Amino acid sequence: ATTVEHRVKVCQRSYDLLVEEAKIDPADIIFDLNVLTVGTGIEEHNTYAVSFFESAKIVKKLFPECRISGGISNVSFAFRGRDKIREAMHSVFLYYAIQAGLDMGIVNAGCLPVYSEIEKTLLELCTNLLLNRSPGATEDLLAYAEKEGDKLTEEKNIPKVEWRDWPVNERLKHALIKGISDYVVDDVEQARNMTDTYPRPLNIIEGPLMTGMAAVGDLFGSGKMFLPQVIKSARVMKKAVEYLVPFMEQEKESKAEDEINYRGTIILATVKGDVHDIGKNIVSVVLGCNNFKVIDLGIMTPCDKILKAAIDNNADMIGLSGLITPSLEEMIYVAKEMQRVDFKIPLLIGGATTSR
Ligand code: B12
Repeated sequence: ATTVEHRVKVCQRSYDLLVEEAKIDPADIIFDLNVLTVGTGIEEHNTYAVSFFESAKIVKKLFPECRISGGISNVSFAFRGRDKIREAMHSVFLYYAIQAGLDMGIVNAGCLPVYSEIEKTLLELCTNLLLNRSPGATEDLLAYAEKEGDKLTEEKNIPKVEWRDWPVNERLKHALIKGISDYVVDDVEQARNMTDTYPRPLNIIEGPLMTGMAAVGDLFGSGKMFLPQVIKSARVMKKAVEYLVPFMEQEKESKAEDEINYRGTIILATVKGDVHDIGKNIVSVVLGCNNFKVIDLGIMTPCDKILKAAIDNNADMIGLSGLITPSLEEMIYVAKEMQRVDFKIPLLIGGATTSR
């Protein structure tokens, strides 16, 4: 199927057969809408990306419970050998396809540039081609590939290092956005030695690292970064925090407090339905360094487990972390359950959604 009408017709027929006759749950259906190659030089191929986006919109509207997929790299097949162009095309394609309703795609997630970081001319040329905005779009992108050719292939092998000359906070932000973990320990160490700017290791987390993660969140929220890239960013963040933890622990030792005499016991958990744990782990370290006994229940923790742990450990407080909107509801639920079973200890909540 290459046209919008044909794709929608095939999906409708498949849906009727699968749901009406085979009694399959619509939520178990994934439609692959056929990503076809643009920029082949054949005029009727120019509309292939646009017609994919249009089809996705209609199929999503007709069958909202079903999922939409596609093999993304097909779209750039005409530019074989020009990896940088292909990768940029994939990112631009995803940017529009996700808005149209694409739920999943097959693509080399390790080679996806961040949409907003694609070089301006290349972004413009890819967008023109994919949205069929100009009759000369294929020739323009080809001309660009020819002109930039050597640079584009060279870049694959030689690591880009200009950013290594930037100020340390900018480098950390860049590493988080790009998911580059190679230099993060060196950069964090450099920041740690800048005691005027960052007197304590926690200041590095709450300063440049949080700024970087906030930028990742904004790019992700606006569809310019995709989940596999955010996972890479999270790894970089975790590596940075892991490096800083022993230094934060040293602060505790230097306070020479009696470690046995805890100031209190706290049950800490990321609530049910939520997997974010970077912030919770930081809170855990900070509390630990301030002589609290922390019982960390991890992620996706159901309410009954939290309350049971509080009773079993005679906890002095409960701390809940949550970053996605449904976590707020879950926190309210835990609070209500605490009231219902007559808990008298304080409940602390934290995480991105609670502070917005
Ligand atoms: C990294 C990240 C991920 C990683 C998480 C890896 C991990 N192991 O944690 C991965 C890729 C797995 C991920 C997945 C998803 N994510 Co996410 N993610 C982020 C991102 C970019 C950064 C979060 C982070 O680590 N920040 C840094 C830490 C240090 O900050 P923090 O958690 O806020 O913690 C600080 C304070 O809040 C506080 N704190 C935290 N907890 C607690 C607890 C207590 C008791 C206290 C006192 C204080 C406290 O202390 C910390 C230190 O200061 C945010 C964007 C953002 N701006 O937050 C999106 C974000 C939270 N994710 C988002 C989404 C939508 C998702 C997904 C649903 C995406 C998807 N389609 O699958 C899934 C969630 C699946 C699920 N069921 O949970 C949205 C949430 C939108 C919303 N309002 O619902 C955000 C806001 C991005 C966006 N703008 O769209 N994500």
